[in-house]
Amino acid sequence: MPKPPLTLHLAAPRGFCAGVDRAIKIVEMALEKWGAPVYVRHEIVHNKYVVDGLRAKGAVFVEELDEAPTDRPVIFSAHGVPKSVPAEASRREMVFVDATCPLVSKVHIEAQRHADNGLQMIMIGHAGHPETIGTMGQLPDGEVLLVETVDDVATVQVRDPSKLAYVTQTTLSVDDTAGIVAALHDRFPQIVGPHKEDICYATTNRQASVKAMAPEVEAILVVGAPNSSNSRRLVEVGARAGCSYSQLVQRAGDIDWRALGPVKSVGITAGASAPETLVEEVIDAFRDRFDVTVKVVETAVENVEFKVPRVLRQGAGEPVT
Ligand code: 2E7
Ligand code: F3S
Repeated sequence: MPKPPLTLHLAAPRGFCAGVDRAIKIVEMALEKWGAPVYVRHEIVHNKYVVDGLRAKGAVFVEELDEAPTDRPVIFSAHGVPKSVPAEASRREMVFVDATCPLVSKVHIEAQRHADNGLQMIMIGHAGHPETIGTMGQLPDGEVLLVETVDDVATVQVRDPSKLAYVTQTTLSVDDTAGIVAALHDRFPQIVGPHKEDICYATTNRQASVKAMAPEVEAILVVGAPNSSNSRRLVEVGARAGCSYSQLVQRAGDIDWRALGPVKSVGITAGASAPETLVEEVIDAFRDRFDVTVKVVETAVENVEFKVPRVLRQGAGEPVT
């Protein structure tokens, strides 16, 4: 039986961003330098395939610093950590490497700068997400107010409406965040912030590419993990841009072929923490069932690269990036 024809619209850019690339390389370098085990506080990036791969090479993943022994190196994940974490690692005289994405570190520095200028900070982000915890943890407990929605902006209690600044999580929905920022400016006209928000280039580009493909396809599959904020935002963007079937899949085995039905066009993208191998696996699963034509939907070209430290310096209590 001939296979039915199907056009796969492949989003570009998709998958790994520069911060993820750098963070994974840091773990690999640490394993080469110090041998196993090397401890990693939190999933280095939110992807089981990546984490399992590094675990097989000798990385041990823990949620909190006190789960790691003091005589082995520990790496902080790409999402960033509260200031208390490196402080505690230094106090315990541990060797640590900070794999925080440089674009997150930039937000940390901004938050500190605003606080030094006497401004109260508001963070736009998702409660409980490690990046939000890390950024809010740049200042003492209770100093950063969290807003997640436009409704939160209406009720947030500030010390002095004329002395406010805001920062954001880097992986938010561009459209939702624009609404929250507008609400902040409406209620607090003197609030200080970045030009627009702190959403990173990778998040922005991946959302734009999904938006462009959504009207052209009957279904969108986003390769990514359920705990990956940026991947989940891509699913939402696809649905809101008019694609009625927009789903997250960790890998090919998650595809619900019955629900997908007899489609003729499917869009595929991947979150910033999803390796290209998993995208290829998904494409191959389609090739098994359909006569596939691939069409690349390129809405931006990325050439961002972050320097990986050439050598990880060793030394108790010394940050090594
Ligand atoms: C770090 C940062 O690991 P991810 O899925 O993380 P999110 O924040 O989207 O859950 O993706 C890579 C990444 C994105 N942002 C890593 Cl701050
Ligand atoms: Fe950094 Fe954005 Fe990736 S904040 S880790 S470049 S998704």
